[in-house]
Amino acid sequence: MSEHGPEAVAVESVDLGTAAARDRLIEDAEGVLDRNWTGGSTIPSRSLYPHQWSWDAAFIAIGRSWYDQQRAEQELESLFAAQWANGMLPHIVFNPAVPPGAYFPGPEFWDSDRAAGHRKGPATSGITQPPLHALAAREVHRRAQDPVRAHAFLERIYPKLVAQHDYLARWRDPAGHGLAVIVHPWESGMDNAPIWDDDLRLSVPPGGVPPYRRRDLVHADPGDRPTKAAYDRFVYLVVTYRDNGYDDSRLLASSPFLVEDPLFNAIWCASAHALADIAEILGRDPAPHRQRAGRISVGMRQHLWDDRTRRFHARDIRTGGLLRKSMITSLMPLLDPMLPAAYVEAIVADLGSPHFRPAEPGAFLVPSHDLVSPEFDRRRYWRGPVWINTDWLLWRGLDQHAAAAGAAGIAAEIAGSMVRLVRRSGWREYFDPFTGAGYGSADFSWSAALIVDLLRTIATG
Ligand code: 9WN
Repeated sequence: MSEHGPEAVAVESVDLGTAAARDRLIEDAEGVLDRNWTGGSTIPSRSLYPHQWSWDAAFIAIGRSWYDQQRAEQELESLFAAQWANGMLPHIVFNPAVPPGAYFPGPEFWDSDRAAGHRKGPATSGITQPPLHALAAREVHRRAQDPVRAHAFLERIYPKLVAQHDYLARWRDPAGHGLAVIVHPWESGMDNAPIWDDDLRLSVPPGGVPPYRRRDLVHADPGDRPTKAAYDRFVYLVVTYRDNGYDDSRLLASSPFLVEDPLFNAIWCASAHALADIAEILGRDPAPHRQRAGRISVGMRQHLWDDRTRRFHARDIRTGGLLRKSMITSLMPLLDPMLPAAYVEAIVADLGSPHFRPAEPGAFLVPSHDLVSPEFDRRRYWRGPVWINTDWLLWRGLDQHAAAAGAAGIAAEIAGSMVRLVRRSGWREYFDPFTGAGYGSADFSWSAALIVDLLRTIATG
């Protein structure tokens, strides 16, 4: 066994508190979601994010599925109402009631009406986010109090989910690997991660970025958020896509950023299985969705796995090279239910190693970036802090591979860590892995939603 093998993992006793304390936490979490409800969907947070975000909506629907079927369904359906004609599900759906300028880049900057495929309807961004939605829809159906209503919901949403997955297969696989590329770090959901740094050394031509005013710094500490240089490049990529009319064929030919990311693809794989399950429930053919999930699974192992580092890495398909910085994205193929044991064991070993497990007693799991790398930053956005959504994804992934040595123990520790974090610091957006201090937004919706899912799943065995 390697030095970081499963035996290195000392499983602390995991205290989730008494049933009464857990119930109080669930009630508190549901209160956050209800306060962030705007009448048709849920905002991620009142300060930083006043519109609807795509993968946030999936996490939120999963949390709500336990206690509010109607809003859980509506969350997903309001998002899909803004789906583009080509199947692309935008990463932000703008609320027209929110003053322009409340978030940057806002609807006027994205100007989604320039896209041939943008249907008349709410203004949106022009890029997508990890496709967790089929998995969320399956959870919403599974927990529904009203099965007739839930079946009708699945009937309505199924073709839209199929269109979302078909869009990724048709337009986002230029290398033919069976994997989807992301065309902007915002599509990864982990915008400011150090793995994108090298690719983001793209040169911004003079005048390439119009003057703009960041709104995030009004609400958050600049030490927690991306730097100006990173933001300029994020904005430059938007300008490039927008000015190409969000045309996928032109985008793929000219994009300065084309990356196959393990997190995005592992989520797509898990969702393709969920889509097959939904097809079965509806009496449709699940086979194409299972085949696609199989292709993604093989694609991740053939093109994103590195035998030398024994890790999955993102691949830059313009240069063909792997982006070898180790980050939490490397661990996400655990979400693939068909991941062979040798890969599961390597990920579990990584999770128990000094790269992802702080040695300090009482520290918190799982830091978003490799603890021993020079880029690790305990408080800056996606460069080290712990996030509840990535913890939840790993907890789910470990649970489905619980037979692997050490997996169940780490899953229990992650669950304990998630609960300790929100008890210590409240419903924050991200957390310090050493002290548990909260950073970013307060009353952050997915932190609340996923604690509801975690505690209710544990309570129901
Ligand atoms: C840009 C809403 C979103 C999350 C992302 C997170 C952050 C936006 C931002 O907030 O991104 O999309 O302004 O930084 O990185 O994962 O969906 O919560």
